[in-house]
Amino acid sequence: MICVLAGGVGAARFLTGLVQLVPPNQITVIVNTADDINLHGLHIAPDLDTITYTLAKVHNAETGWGLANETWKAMDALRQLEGPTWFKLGDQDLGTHLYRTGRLADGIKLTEVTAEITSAFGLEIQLLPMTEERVETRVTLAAEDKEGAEIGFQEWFVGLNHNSKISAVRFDGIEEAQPGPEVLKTIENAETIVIAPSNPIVSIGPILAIPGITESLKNSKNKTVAISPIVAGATIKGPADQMMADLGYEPSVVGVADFYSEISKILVIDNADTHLANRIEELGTLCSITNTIMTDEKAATDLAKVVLESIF
Ligand code: FO1
Repeated sequence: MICVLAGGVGAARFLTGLVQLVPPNQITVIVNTADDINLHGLHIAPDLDTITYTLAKVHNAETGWGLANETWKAMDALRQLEGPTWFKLGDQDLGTHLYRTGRLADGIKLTEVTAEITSAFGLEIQLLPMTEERVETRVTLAAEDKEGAEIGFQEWFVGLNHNSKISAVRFDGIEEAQPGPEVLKTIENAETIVIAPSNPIVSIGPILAIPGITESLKNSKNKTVAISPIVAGATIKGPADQMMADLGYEPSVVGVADFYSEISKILVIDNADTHLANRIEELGTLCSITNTIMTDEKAATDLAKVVLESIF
């Protein structure tokens, strides 16, 4: 079984390649839930849904999140009522959040509800929420005018279009969080662990911050390979480069290697960063160099092939 640590869009894109090489029922994905947000009384789980929708090939390919061919009647009605519409929830997407929230209210665990949703979308891959407990990423704004204000990740990422500089990231509730019911077993039993090209700070970081998970990953370092989400000092999508710089990490493949140095034997980097390979290997991390820009499913499949070959 292959275990993948994943966030949202980048991880989903990588997984569309991995499932071309490995039967989906032999892949277990440990998914970040610190992006989750409670809005309108609904439990919204962006990373779980982005992976589900993308692998089911029903996702909105322009945005990377939400569903294709969406309608927005509920949002229009909410706007009429002058309710909050800053976080766009399509009518079909709302169906997922209504279902998840209802099942959680029935006392069903998020891990089981997630299995119900993935099978309803025809998927055999197993998605495991990193924890059953509520963990919320909160960022402290560094901007002069909002010095020190702490807000929720989505309020920053979507509400402020992640434009404000940040000075700190905190995972509220992390101390009380336990690894999800099958998470540690999955890490221990995996032949290979892949850290997907997700944001190291706010997508992979929360998974690593759950008590017990990093310990387990350290013991599994020799079967672990990470993929850098940063190419030539920048991300393809999302604020990982800016967040790493704001928080004092070098926003480069070297910074990513440093971030994962205790848990990953290998880092896969893009051809554009070949000149940095020796600095990475000086950190004790082996380097595998290939095209990591997943412009289509074939590119994602080729990347997945290099990733699997690098660890054997
Ligand atoms: N991202 C946005 O930039 N704007 C939105 O209005 C938005 C709504 C949204 C609704 C459901 C969902 O699952 C994801 C959504 N996202 C939106 C993406 C979300 O911010 C994700 O957390 C990011 O993709 C980072 O993982």
